[in-house]
Amino acid sequence: MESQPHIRDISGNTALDEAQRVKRFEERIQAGERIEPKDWMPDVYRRQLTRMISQHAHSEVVGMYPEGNWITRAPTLRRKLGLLAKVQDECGHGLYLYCAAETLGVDRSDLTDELLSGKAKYASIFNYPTLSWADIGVIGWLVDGAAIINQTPLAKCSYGPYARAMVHICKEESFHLKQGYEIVTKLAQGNSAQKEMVQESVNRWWWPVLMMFGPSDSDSSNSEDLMRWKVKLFSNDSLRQRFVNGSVAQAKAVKLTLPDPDLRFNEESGNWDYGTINWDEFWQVVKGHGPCNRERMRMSRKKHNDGRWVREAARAYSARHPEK
Ligand code: FAQ
Repeated sequence: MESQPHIRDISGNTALDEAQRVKRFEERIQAGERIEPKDWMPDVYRRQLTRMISQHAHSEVVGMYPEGNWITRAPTLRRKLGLLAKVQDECGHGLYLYCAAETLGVDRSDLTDELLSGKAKYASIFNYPTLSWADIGVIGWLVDGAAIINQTPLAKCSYGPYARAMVHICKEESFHLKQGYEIVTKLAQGNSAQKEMVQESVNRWWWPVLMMFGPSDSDSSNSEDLMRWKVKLFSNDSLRQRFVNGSVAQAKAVKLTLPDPDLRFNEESGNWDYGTINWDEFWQVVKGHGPCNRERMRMSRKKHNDGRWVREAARAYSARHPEK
C-alpha cells in the first residue's frame, strides 16, 4: 500500500492542519458528498484516482482493437453497423475518461506517453485475440457484462467527474451487452458449427473475463485506499462473485456451458462457487507477456503516430483562432 504521510505525520502544526483537512475530507465522503476538482483532496486520493481513471481510459481505447478487427468481416450489414457503433462508443468512453482524469491536474498527452512507454496499465482482457465472429458476441455478453458489474458502482463513487462520466458510459455498455448476448443467442440456436463456434469462444474467454475484476482481495494493493475513500464501493472478489452468479443463469438460458467443473451452487452462501483462477497467467498478461500485448502496443503507437498531423492541425488552428 502507498504511504499516507498526511494522516500519520501529525507532529508539527502544518502537519496537524493537514490532518484536520484529511479529517474534514473523510467526513464529507462519509456523509455521501461528492468531491469536485477544485476541492481540497489528499495527494494519495488524487494519485489513486489519476492512476485508476487513466488506466480505465487506456483500457477503453485499447479495447477497440480486438473488436475493430472484425468490423470488415461482420456477417451482415446490421451486424456491421452494430459493431461499428459499439467500437465508436468505446472510443468516446476513453475521451470522457481522459477529460475526467485531466480535472485532477494531469495532461492527457502525459497519460498517453505513459501508455505508449508501457508504464501505464490497461485491462488485461484486451490482450487476448478475437479468433472468430462468436468472439464479438461473447465480448459483448461477458466482457461488457463484467464491465457493467464493475462500473455501475463507480457511477456512485466519491469523485464527481468520474461518477458522472460513468453514468453515460454504463448506459452504452448496457446496449453493448444486449447486442453481444443477441449474437450469442443466435449462434447458440444455430447449426452445429455455429453452436460449436460460440461454445469454443466462451471456453476461451471465461477465465480471462474473471481476471478483469483484478487480483483477489488479499493481493489488491490499492483497494484499501480506494474503498476507504469510496472510489471503489465493492471489493474485486465481491464484484467477481456477483458476475459469476449472474452469468450462470444467462449461460443456461442459451444452453452454453461455462468451462469450470468446480462451478456449484452453495446453499449456505447463496453464491455460485467457482474454481481457482490462474493468477500466474493474470500477472504474466499484466506484465506485458500475454498473447497480444506486443500487438496492442504496436497498434497504439502506430495510431498515435498516424494521428500526429490531426493534433498538429488542431493546435495550429486554435493558435490562429484563439477566440474559438
Ligand atoms: N488488468 O490493487 P488492485 C471495459 C492491476 S473497460 C490489468 O486490485 P485496483 C469496457 C492494477 O492496476 C475495462 N491490470 O487495483 C470495454 C494494480 O496495478 P498498479 C477496464 C490490472 O485499481 C468493454 C494491480 O493490478 N475497467 O471493459 C487489472 O484497486 C469491451 C493491483 O490491483 C476499469 O478500468 C486488470 N484487469 O483495481 C471496452 C474499471 N486488475 O496500477 C472495450 C475501473 C488489476 O497499482 C470493449 N477500474 N490490475 O500498478 C477498476 O475498477 C479497478 O482499477 C480494477 C483494479 C478493479 C480494474
